[in-house]
Amino acid sequence: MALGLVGTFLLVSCITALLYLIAWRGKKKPGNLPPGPIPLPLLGNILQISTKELPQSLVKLSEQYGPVYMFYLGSQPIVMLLGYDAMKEAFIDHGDAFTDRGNTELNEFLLQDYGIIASNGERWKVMRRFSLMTLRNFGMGKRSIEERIQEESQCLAEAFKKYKGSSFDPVRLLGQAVSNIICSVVFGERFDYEDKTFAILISNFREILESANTPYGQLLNTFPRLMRRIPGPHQKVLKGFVKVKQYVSDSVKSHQETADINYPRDFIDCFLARMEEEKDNPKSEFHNENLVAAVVDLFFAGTETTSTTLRYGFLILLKYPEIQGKIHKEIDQVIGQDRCPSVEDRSKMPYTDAVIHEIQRFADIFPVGLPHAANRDTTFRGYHIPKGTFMLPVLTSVLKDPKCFKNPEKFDPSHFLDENGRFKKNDAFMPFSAGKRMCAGEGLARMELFLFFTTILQKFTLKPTVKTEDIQITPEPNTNGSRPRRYQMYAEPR
Ligand code: LZ1
Repeated sequence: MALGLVGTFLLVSCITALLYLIAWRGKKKPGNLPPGPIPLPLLGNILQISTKELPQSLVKLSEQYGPVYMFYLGSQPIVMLLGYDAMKEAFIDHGDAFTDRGNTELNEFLLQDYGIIASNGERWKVMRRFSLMTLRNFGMGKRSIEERIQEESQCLAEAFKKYKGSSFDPVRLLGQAVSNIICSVVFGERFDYEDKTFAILISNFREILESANTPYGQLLNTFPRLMRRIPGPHQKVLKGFVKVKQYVSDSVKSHQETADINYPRDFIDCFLARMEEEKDNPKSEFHNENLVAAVVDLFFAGTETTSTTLRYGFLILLKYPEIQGKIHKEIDQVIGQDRCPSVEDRSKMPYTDAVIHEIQRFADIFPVGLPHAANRDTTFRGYHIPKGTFMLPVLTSVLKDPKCFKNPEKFDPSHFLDENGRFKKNDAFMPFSAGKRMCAGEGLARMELFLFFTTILQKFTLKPTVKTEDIQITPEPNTNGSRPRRYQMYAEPR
């Protein structure tokens, strides 16, 4: 044969590629979609972005295509939303149209669409309402969430004290303290910082998150059916999930044996009570699958995020001792040394409140929020958005929107203070995203940040081990999340 084996192979490849291209173009729906980079068949636009600094490359693409553009992750079309105006218009003004999470293939074999984070439609509404009610300060029986956080803050302070004159990296203790809040809220008990079960539980979560953040993890997200069968570090994501779900199922069983419907101890007890109430309703969303998924969701959402924010905040306070000094002064005036801080103090502490807001804005630890999906065909900014299209909030571009913050790249508490030193709200403060689907743990997270920061600063002066000029508060490079660099500090009793 004149063509030979290689020639035949090449010809077949070319024809296949051509057919793919034709099929791809044929699949494109008519209508006025947002502009965006031209996608390749199968790969979409993934070659046009960096898998190591995804958020920054999404911001960069918007310089060319504007604040609302179309991006193909594999064959999945996603509308990117950048800057305050686009976010507000999509998630607040058109809020009802984009509350779905949509069904990513990955969800199909993790938690399906059960629970809070991944659910859609009526199930999401029921799960969200229940979570918001239960996570209110007095949503879970007699012990308020505030008391649980106050207790944990004291344990954290005790643990800091044990370092006496030596420096330490606070990463482990902060992770444990914050995990303990979720443990207390969900399981009704905290763990000792030396507890072995606790260490295993936390390391399972860390493994899932760390492997999810590798380029392999990103590929797993994009091509789940394929990547599931291929070995690599992303396999830890799947294994970790199985272990965590098992732990939660075991705890639910022991709750069932000991629960008293009239005295719910925690989130699981509250959920079991609703299951009992609705046991004759075959359509009830209060069943075991939703319970286990909701608990896993709370752990995922409530651990890494808050502890990273605290860790980032401490680093910033090490760099700016004068800011730390002003917080000390406000604590001494409003709280003193004779009682522990409470959430009620926050409204009397505008400076501290502003610093915490600025820490969340600057740290920007969730630079790209979770995707939403169009619940129905919608017109947005004159574009046609077909039902099911994903909408991705690029939160970093809102927190650093130069139209909303005078010094977006600088740490500056005056972003949240007026001329008279009063707290000043800013609508572009969207670290929890915005609209009907914004973070359900916002209240819990803000209570934790305030109580942990003020309790530690009431008792300690935090000091760096290096000169303040040498402290870098820009995030670790080459990560998709924004994470502070590792550091050591001294906690000097005041
Ligand atoms: C989340 C977080 C992490 C992962 C998924 C949802 N909500 C933090 N808050």
